[in-house]
Amino acid sequence: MPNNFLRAAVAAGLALSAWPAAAHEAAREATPFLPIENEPAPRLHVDPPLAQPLAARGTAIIRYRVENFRILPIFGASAAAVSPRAGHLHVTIDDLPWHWADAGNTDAIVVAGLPAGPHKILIELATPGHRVIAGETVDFIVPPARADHHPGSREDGAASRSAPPNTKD
Ligand SMILES: [Cu+2]
Repeated sequence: MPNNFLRAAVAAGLALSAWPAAAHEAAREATPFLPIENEPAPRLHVDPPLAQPLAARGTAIIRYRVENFRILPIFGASAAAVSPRAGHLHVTIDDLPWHWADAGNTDAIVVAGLPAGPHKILIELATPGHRVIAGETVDFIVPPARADHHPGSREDGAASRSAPPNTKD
């Protein structure tokens, strides 16, 4: 345990020493309890989907983290003036013409039931006024269904799926 701690501390020290001094100072001073003047640009880091759920059932669990950006369900012009900066995510799958918004701050996007083959998911940081200010695309391939996977089983999802309720009112 002490060795692991030492290794982590050394790695963190090395990483921090590569930062420009001003960025290091700004990060050290940042707190959600105080507004930030000249807040550094927001940054988004997106990991590839976790391999096991992707291969086992076509579920993409994509972890992400943000810097200089808080994910909150706040919207509109007054929310845009909040400091430190806050907003939400836009998520787009396979270049479809629509996206969904996520303000849950769960550190992961989960998309289930993807068919085998190539896919891409675009995750964007959006202001409370829905202006995109950063984004990253993750490309991945869902492997073909395994031979021991039985179509129609509960895990397959097809058998338990039902028609959505009529919402035309
Ligand atoms: Cu939006």
